[in-house]
Amino acid sequence: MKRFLTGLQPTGCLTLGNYIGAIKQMVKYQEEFDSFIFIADMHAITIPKDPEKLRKDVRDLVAIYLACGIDPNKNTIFIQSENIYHANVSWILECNTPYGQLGRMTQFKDKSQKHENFMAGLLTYPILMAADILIYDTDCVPVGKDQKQHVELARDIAESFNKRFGKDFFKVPEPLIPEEGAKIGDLLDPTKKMSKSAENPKGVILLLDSEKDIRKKIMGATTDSEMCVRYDPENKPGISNLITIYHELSGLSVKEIEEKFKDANYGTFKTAVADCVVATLNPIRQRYEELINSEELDKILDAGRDKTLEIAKKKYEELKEIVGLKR
Ligand code: ATP
Ligand code: LTN
Repeated sequence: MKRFLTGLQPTGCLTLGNYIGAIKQMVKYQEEFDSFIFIADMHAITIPKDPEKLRKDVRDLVAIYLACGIDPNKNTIFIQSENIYHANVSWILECNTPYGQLGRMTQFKDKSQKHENFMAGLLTYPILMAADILIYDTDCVPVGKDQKQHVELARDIAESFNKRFGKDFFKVPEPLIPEEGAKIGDLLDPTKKMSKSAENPKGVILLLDSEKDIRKKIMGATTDSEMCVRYDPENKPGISNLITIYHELSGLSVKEIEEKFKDANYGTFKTAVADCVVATLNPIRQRYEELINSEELDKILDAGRDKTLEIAKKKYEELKEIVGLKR
């Protein structure tokens, strides 16, 4: 079975867009891969974070993923900072990566401009990411547009290390390009993607929103004056966005949805969309509530930590030997 690994940044509550566009795919991958999922809390501190908020965001994200159907029996789930070998391997890789390659990373160029007096970790960020990937002999890393360059750097680091030391020590990871998932638009401005950093929260459904808020947001979604439930993203972006949401969550095809609501007004259609979103998110919220302060969550994280410590220790000891750090 091929090994899949991905890191998630603890950035607070996720949106319905994240669920439809990303988490649903991960739930599918867990059937096909030996899957490693970790919370990249060490990457999160490359930009200053409030410690209490960081602690909460990390736990929250684990609980949300589990509540969404990431199965701890099919995935190894752990927190990056609980495995000391990531930073240790990263240091050795830092000493084997040309400085010039780091300054060319697009994310570094963007973020170093946005943050005055940025820290050195922002520059070395992709090397820690390469360590995350290479420690586990990862076959595939799912890549979004923004992280593709970092996975390519991890490949370069693996290849040049193997060449320098004359061994196939690091497996060269392949980027896994996810199938083009549905893009969910903002409810108020459906031409923009639904995003947790949107200016107006009324256009964004968060996975932990209350039923009342979900209904209010969907009933307030932007539509048009045609009064016809028809999929036409160019001329009817609001209704088309609601059709996409309904399609993704109910499994009905777009055609079946148009047929089902051909005589309905927008109020009736929106109520049906809201029912469908509530039916999906209510159990997720309930499961999250059960997990967030539970021992079960800690047990899952302890098991992930112990398993990955064992794998990573072995790889690190071999790595030290190769570079001459062992007596
Ligand atoms: P930010 O507001 O910080 O940009 P975001 O909510 O837009 O965050 P990302 O962290 O950029 O989300 O993306 C995480 C994953 O969720 C990616 O795989 C991305 O494709 C997916 N995703 C995010 N928003 C949507 C959306 N509106 N529709 C479909 N998929 C989405
Ligand atoms: N940089 C990634 C998170 C991340 C990651 C990884 C993803 C850290 N290490 C290793 C894949 C593999 C992000 O910001 N999404």
